[in-house]
Amino acid sequence: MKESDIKQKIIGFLDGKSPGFVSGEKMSRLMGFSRANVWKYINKLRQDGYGIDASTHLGYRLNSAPDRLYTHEIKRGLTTSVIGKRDIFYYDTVPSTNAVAYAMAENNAPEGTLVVAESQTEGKGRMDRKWVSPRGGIYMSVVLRPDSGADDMQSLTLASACAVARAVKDFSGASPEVKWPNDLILGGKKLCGILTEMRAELDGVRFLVMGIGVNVNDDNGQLPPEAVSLGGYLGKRLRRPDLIKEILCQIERVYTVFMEKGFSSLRTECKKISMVMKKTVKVVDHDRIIEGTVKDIDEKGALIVRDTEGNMIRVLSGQIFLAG
Ligand code: BT5
Repeated sequence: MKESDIKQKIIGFLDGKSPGFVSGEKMSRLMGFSRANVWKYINKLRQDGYGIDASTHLGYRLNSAPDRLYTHEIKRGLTTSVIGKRDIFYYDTVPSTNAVAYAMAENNAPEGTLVVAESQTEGKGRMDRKWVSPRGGIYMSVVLRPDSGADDMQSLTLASACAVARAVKDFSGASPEVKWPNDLILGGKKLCGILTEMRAELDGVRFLVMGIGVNVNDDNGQLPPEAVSLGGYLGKRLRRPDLIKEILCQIERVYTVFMEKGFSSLRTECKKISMVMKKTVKVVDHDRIIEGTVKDIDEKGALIVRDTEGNMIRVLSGQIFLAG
């Protein structure tokens, strides 16, 4: 058994009994381990930040769990069927979870593989921009293997941004809006960004890596001025593994609908949560600049903008600036 599976099992025993004690003898019997081995893993869990009481007569009791993105913290109580149900790779620090997940996908990592990190040294945004990734945030990348063409991936990214917005709302009560195509905005500042990278051939997408960065607890004030953290906005510390579980559930929900029925079944939901609908915007797409009003988000997730001369323009990529 892998170390993270053993830890997950022990936490499962203790959690189920909370606030009572579980005897070391019982755990060793159920796990087929010696009591010395159970003790070894209890100590490892303590080093990981778990508060575990020990009593000679009663056994062990779980007091507190750390706000860390450990594999067993994410798996505990996770209700998805595929995403996060396969391997979860946990890192303290990596250059970029997307780069790690991409390399794994190249090596046949199955759909649902998840890479998470407490911080990143070279977090990536779109078009070579940087994603500032201090401790306290969520940095994760999911490997997906959609059975569809590359031109559908734009709308999948948009649908995923809507999924994360819904997860944040269900988890915390705060209501971020989606700034087309991939940003979550809360109180006028950026809470989350999504970067999808894919490997596609002529006959379709081989794999897709969906990278999600969410600012949760910004204890050291290291985020850039255009950013907001969820904890900072709500004025409290939040437990990140619980938010990750919510996000994974929502991503799986939209991904399943997307694969079965296509983006058109998610379009109404996405339009509702979008902050650009009916707004006057400036779209900068490389050297093309379009000014006008957003009229719609179409069946493929593209933005339909009516420019100042009345032309309807379909926008597939670019950066949006809201007027006023
Ligand atoms: C994005 O790019 O918004 C996509 C960000 C994706 C990050 C995740 S984290 C896990 C995975 N691994 C990675 O390496 N990446 C993904 P873009 O739309 O290009 O926005 C980048 C811009 O957002 C920057 O130029 C800054 O202005 C701003 N920014 C940088 N760090 C930020 C942060 N932590 N919070 C809010 N805004 C930030």
